[in-house]
Amino acid sequence: MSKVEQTLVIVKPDALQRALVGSIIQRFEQKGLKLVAVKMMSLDTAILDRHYEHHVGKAFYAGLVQFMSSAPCIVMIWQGVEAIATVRKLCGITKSREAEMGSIRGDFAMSQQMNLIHSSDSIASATREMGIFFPSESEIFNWKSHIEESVYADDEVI
Ligand code: 3AN
Repeated sequence: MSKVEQTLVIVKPDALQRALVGSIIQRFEQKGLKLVAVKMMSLDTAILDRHYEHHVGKAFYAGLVQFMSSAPCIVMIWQGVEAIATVRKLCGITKSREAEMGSIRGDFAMSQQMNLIHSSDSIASATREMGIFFPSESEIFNWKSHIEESVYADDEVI
C-alpha cells in the first residue's frame, strides 16, 4: 500500500488579513511537501455546513461561519509520504496559544477560532474534504517534482 497521501489545507481569513499566506505556504514547501492543487475561494454557508458537518449546531458554529466567510480563503491540496499527519503537526493543535512552538499556530496565532489554518485529520476526512473543495479531478495536478529524490530515499516512497 502506498504511503503517499494527499491532504486538504485551508488558509483561513485571519491569515489573509494578517498577510501570512506566503509564510504559511513556505512552511509546507520547505518541509518537502508537494503542492498539487490551489485556489482562492469565498466560503458560503452551504459549503461550510458540508465541511464542518460535525460542528453544525454547536455553540461556536455561528461565529465560526461568520469568521470563515469574512474574507476569502486559500484552499490547497498538499501531497507527500504520510502527508496527513505531517501537515497536522506542522499546523499545531486547535487552541493556538497552547500549540507547540515551531508549528504554524504555535508561532503565529493566539486564538482557538482564528487559528489561521485547517488541515484534514484522517484519510477519510481528507477524501471527503478534497471532494468538497476540489470536485473536479482537472484541478488536481499530477506533476513530477525534480526535488523528490533529494527529499525521500527510494524505499520510502512505496
Ligand atoms: P481543527 O481545525 O484543529 O481540526 P476542529 O475541527 O475541532 O479543529 O475545529 C474546526 C474549527 O472550528 C477550528 N479550526 C476552529 O476555527 C473552530 N473551533 C473549534 N473549536 C472551537 C471552540 N471551542 N471555539 C471556537 N471555535 C472553535
